[in-house]
Amino acid sequence: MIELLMPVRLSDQVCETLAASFKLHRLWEAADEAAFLASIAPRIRGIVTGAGILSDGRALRIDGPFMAQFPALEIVFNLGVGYDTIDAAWAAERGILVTNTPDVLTEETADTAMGLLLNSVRQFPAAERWLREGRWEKAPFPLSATLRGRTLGILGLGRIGKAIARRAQAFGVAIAYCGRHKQDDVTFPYYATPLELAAACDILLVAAPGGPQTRNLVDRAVLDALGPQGILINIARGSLVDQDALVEALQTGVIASAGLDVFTHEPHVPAELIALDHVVLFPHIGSATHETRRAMARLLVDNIEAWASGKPPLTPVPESRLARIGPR
Ligand code: 8YV
Repeated sequence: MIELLMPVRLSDQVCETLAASFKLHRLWEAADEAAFLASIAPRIRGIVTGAGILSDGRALRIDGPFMAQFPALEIVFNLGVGYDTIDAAWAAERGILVTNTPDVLTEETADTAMGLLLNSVRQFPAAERWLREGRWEKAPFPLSATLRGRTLGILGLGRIGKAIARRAQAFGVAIAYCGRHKQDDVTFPYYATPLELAAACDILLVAAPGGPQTRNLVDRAVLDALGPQGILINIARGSLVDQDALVEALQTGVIASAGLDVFTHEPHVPAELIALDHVVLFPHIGSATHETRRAMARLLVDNIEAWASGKPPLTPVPESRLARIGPR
């Protein structure tokens, strides 16, 4: 039976499905994780993972040293489109594949982004709190900013960024974008740097992949360029934004507001952010519906079953498509 390691707990549905066909090792159940890993390491051929926290509170990283423990490792399966916790380039150099779950969560995540955007501009969560706290009896809720006439700058115009752009266009919002390259099939104005994009838009929305290449792309200078009426939305990864600089910018009025689904050290959200009533905070729920999580789990399992039956996995990440696969 093929032996798989699951370092962090994924849904019961995924665990049960896999346990029916594979020997599934659940790291979070081990009393002594190091001893447990040492005992199973030579037999592990696949790692099945997703965003998660190890039992000692550290964020899980499937990096070179972690993967190097498993001499027979062939593949790492990620539940989620973002695979910044996995060193896919290190894996590719060694012929180890990585898969993710793209597409099936695109529309859901774009819906969440629109929710954050409307909530941050119009301050709907604060308005609702106002009513529930009985304050409407004494005074109307203060007027908010408007989406009318605003420009949305999308940092990272990939699948999710484009799905957000389609929605924003239906709201009558002008779009601009920044990415590694200008895209020939896109007519929105292109800016080569986050700084230029921030200067040209009112709402800066982060939808680019996480990882070392995009760390702190949104820094103090970008927030300054966004300006006092500006709003930052982050639906991607906390690592793309300098969170300390963001907190200070929100506290001092450098920008007007923010809508955040992701944070630097999830699930920890700094008290300074929570204290800001005009900032909208979601607990990383971009893809978190029954239907979409089911579709993601299905694609994860389909990848595993394809590989186990000797077929190519369905959705390898770009690094893996370039990998030299073969006997090691
Ligand atoms: C999930 C995500 O929260 O797909 C991603 O990259 O961030 C989310 O859909 C997460 O990956 C679940 O493991």
